[in-house]
Amino acid sequence: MSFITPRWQDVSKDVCVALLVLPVAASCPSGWIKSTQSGTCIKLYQDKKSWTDARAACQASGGDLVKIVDDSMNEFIWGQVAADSGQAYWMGLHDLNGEGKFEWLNETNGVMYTNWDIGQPNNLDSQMHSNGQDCVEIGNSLVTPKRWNDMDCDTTSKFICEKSTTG
Ligand SMILES: [Ca+2]
Ligand SMILES: [Ca+2]
Repeated sequence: MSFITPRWQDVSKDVCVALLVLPVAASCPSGWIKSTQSGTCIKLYQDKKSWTDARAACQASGGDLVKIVDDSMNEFIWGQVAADSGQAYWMGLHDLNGEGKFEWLNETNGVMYTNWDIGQPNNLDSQMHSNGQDCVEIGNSLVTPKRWNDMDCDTTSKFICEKSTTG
């Protein structure tokens, strides 16, 4: 029993130190930029992949496709994307589990914020892709480029990953 008390004190001290240090030191790895809106790290990838392959690449980098939480974060993302006119970037929104029921990756809560372009989402069928459109992109040359479009998931596009800050 004499060992228990000192050990718990040590654990408590470590936890306190971690709590004090983390908020100050939280930062993003080289090549990632911090979103103050979500408190996460964001990276735009320039190679083009299907939505599923883009997601796998994000997961391999320790994150997942980005979740855009509100209008100010959409503006922040758009600020990164805007210079790349005509290009679309995948994000982590999809309706793969039920047509028209959009959801964010790793989220069970309902979708609170969207920024659909005019006439979207339209789940458009095409001759080559008859399964509609279930994956969401931002920044292509739509009516309003900073808004969102549902797109065929097999389309190869650039993509945006998100991961937690590191202490
Ligand atoms: Ca759909
Ligand atoms: Ca669409």
